Amino acid sequence: METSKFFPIVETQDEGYQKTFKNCAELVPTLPRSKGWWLDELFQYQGFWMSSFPIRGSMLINDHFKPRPTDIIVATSPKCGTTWLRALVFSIINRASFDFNDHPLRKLNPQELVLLFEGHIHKDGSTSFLDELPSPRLLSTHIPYSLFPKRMTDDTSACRFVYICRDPKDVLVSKWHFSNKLRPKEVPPLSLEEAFDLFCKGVSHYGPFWDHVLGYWKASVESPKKVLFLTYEDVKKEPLGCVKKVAEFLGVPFSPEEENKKTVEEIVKLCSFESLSNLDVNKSVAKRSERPVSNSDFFRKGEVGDWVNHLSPEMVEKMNQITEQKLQGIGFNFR
Ligand code: PAP
Repeated sequence: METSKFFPIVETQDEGYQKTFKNCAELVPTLPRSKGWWLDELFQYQGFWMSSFPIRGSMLINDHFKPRPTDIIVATSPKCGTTWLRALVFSIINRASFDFNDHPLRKLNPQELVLLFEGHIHKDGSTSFLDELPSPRLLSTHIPYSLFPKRMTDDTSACRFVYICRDPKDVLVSKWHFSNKLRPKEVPPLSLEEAFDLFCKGVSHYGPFWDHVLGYWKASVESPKKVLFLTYEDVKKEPLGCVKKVAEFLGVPFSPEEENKKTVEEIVKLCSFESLSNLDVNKSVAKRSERPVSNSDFFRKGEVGDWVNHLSPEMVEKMNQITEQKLQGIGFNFR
């Protein structure tokens, strides 16, 4: 049984799990640490700043997860559009099973429909929950590519990743708003200046942001059949084309009949910000004990370029410089 002060206690009879819990409980206190964005602490683990919970999730995935060739992992750095991408990929792969007027997305928030991998790997102290999910399993993650085990990232393993990233200036603004919703009322809000400083230093959940993007970008170039790399801006600009691209990548392209029936358009419409954010389930402000945010917190503006309303010219210049420098020569940039 785990006893670390960094984690909630998980009862498990599974000896393998107990070993991972123990290793993690011993490791975390030895890692470099920093204050987080709400009242959390971030630890630097294998080059990335993460809270203790996903570090444990990542270790459990490495030690215990049994990938299947049909697994699909929706991956993002936080606030890059995971809610949207989860909804899109879920709708694409399940399009034959549901009527758009009576669709699971109308009753469940995408974050409930497609579960966070690192958060659920340990459910009830074993992998049985994930082992019992029917194929194809669709999971979501914020874990950097390099932290996954070789048996998942190896070119010969067929499990696939769909990654979405976003202009870091918009990510920062989105994350800053979100963090202030998570901060307890008793503590003053996080200032934009503090948030900017932490973000630029790389001290943000699963950050440095740019290293997260680089890991998935490189993997998508080296293994284009394994990793599909999208940007929030491109999906906004060309949603139909992007949905078709995802379907082709996942080996389930739209048939001419589906094109005639306007299935792609239906998916884009159902998953749009306007549609999802106006559903009762996503307007809910109720918080559950295990998740200190409400469904409505995942929908704010859903726009490209909201940073112009928040960042000073100096902040923009500094952020652009970091981005230029970090992504120099790789063949991709946020422009
Ligand atoms: P997470 O990292 O906490 O899981 P994530 O969904 O990646 O959240 O990011 C939330 C952002 O996506 C919000 O951006 P904003 O703060 O700039 O507005 C949210 O509004 C936006 N978003 C959520 N759903 C959609 C959607 N269907 N289409 C476009 N943007 C969306």
